[in-house]
Amino acid sequence: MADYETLLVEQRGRVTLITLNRPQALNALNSQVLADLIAALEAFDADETQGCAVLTGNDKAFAAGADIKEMSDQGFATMYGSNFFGGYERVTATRKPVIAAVAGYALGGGCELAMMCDFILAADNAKFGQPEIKLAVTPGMGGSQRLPRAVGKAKAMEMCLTGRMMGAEEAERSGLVARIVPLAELVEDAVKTATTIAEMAPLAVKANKEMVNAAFETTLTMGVQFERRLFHGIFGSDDQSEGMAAFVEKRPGKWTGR
Ligand code: CO8
Repeated sequence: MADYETLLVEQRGRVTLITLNRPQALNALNSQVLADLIAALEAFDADETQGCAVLTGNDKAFAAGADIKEMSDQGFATMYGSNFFGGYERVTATRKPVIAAVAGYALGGGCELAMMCDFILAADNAKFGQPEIKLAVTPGMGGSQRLPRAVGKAKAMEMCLTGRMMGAEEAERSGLVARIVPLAELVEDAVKTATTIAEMAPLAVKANKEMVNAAFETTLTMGVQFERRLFHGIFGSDDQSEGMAAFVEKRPGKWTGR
């Protein structure tokens, strides 16, 4: 498996565990992290032995934001001209699910990266926030759009305008995270959850991910129609026949990914 300067990547069965590894900077996201992360996710997506990924940091920080030191001297021409950090949208193009396992700080770009994943599992010490306003800037990796969709306008607006952090309990109550897990169990729980997903029929996993994500991009009528078309389409797969036969015959299904 490839080595990355800023990530640790290991495979645990059908699960790819990607760990952000710049602890000296609280995993601040710089251009190297972006390049490494995209390469790792592309390799994961292309690897047929892998069904689900977990993206995590360390106990103190998932990621404390984009790297302020890398950005501090930039001007409009270089930021706009290079579409600075525009590549992060590639994370959302990953077709297999990616779970964010967040402990400690998920701030600014860190919170935005977690929200680009398919769902977030939070350790009890997780803290989410969009503190860019304190630096006299704004979110730049989707936070102003994904946070309101996750927690509603009132909380998102308050967080963006004041920079205050939200703890794990508030984040769960508000719909930002799927579940809270004790810190010591976070990664194991996330890998176990990812394993459950990775053992499902691969085409059904991709289709479920695609249709839930479509809910944030379209009207209800178009979204329901999109769902029905994919639902009908999946009846063309071998795994659908196998899955339903296995249920009727009271045995586990065996998937081929076809
Ligand atoms: N960038 C660079 N370095 C960082 C960052 C960061 N975001 N966060 C922490 N570090 C570094 C610190 O500078 C420090 O380094 P050093 O030891 O060399 O001084 C080290 O990590 C440890 O940090 P602290 O000493 O500050 O640790 P504390 O425990 O005292 O505080 C905090 C932890 C509260 C998380 C604090 O570090 C902090 O406030 N960090 C900045 C949080 C922040 O403002 N994040 C938003 C950044 S802007 C952003 O993410 C925009 C995203 C969109 C970009 C897309 C552009 C298109």
